[in-house]
Amino acid sequence: MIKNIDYWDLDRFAQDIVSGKQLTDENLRELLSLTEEEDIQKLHYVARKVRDHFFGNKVFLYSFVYFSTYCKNNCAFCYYNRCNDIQRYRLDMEEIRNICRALKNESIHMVDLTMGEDPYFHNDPEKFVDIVRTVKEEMGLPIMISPGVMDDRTLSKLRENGADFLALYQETHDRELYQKLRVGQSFEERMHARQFAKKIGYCVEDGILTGVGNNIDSTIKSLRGMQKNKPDMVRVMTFVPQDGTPLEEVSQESSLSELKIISILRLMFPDRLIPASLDLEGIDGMVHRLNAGANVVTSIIPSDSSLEGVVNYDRELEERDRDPKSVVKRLRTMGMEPASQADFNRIIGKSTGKPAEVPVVAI
Ligand code: SAM
Ligand code: MD0
Ligand code: SF4
Repeated sequence: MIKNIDYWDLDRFAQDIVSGKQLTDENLRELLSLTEEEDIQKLHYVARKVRDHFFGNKVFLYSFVYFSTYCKNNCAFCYYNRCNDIQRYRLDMEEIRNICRALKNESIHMVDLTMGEDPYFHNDPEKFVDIVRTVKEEMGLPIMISPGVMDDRTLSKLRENGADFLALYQETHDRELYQKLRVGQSFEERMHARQFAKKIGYCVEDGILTGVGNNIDSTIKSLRGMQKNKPDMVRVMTFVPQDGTPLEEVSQESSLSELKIISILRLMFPDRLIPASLDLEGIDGMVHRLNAGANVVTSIIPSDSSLEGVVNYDRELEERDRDPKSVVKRLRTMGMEPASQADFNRIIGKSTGKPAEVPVVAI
């Protein structure tokens, strides 16, 4: 499929994908098994062709607001799991308003409000509804929520008060592996929350981890598992071992597998949103992920902010370079541009069947 074919045929392959060609499990196995640099570059080439067909050189930018790092869960891979003895924080409304004001007029299309499953909010969800309503008033931008699993009534309330996008990653659709990663958490409950959100008009993002003991069969199971629910956005992240967690001794894989899977996701979800997260390898890593077929930049945090990421590749660094201006500057060196807010609103509107109530501001 990719091996031993020339770029002429690669263009035709890209056109087939654009015209609706579906990859078989055998195709996925072949692509996941690629090891030769030349073949992997061909895969990235086809993925870029498909991405450019739907999005041209336009990129979407999300700011990341991790407003509470408290969590009641015990995910084996996560720095913020409840058993890890770390400094945690929970922003109050004034701090959140100040962040909104600092982000105003920055080149971002959506705000990602993320928390651990903090009992302070999970036991009294109205407090989170207040935050969503406030950020919507302050920013007037689409809002992504990443709150962990919340019940149907709360998801409906959040939707009514301005939430447009739910980010809730299954990490794997291989149930056995899931139990090892999201220890003690229900596989079904997590699936249901995304399905319910989609039903009531949210856009949804699903995501998988790689480098967590997922072999090719397990990865294919996860790719098919994601496909079943027709998400609006799909992601893959390389697992980065975190101090003080059960998986801290696991050796970290390179981003090769992640970059291959980003390209494969582009071929499986040609017109969907696929992120290059700054949280893994910063702006240099962003370039590789965009060249693999991504079209969104996430985990953007103002340089003077003390807000945390999730993986925090830059935890020890003096200088942070994941602010909107640095991102846009680097995009332009790649011949890419931030998209217009109208472009993004159309994508949100198309999925939710209701135009996002957001004024169109030139970026
Ligand atoms: N607490 C919410 C949840 O679990 O859905 C939202 C925040 S959570 C920290 C966001 C995601 O970050 C996880 O779903 C996982 O995919 C990713 N993540 C967390 N720790 C990671 C690690 N060590 N390496 C790579 N990705 C990680
Ligand atoms: C990211 N650090 O985009 C963020 C986080 C959660 N919705 C997003 C994982 O990589
Ligand atoms: Fe908590 Fe989310 Fe981390 Fe799991 S991934 S420990 S739910 S913050």
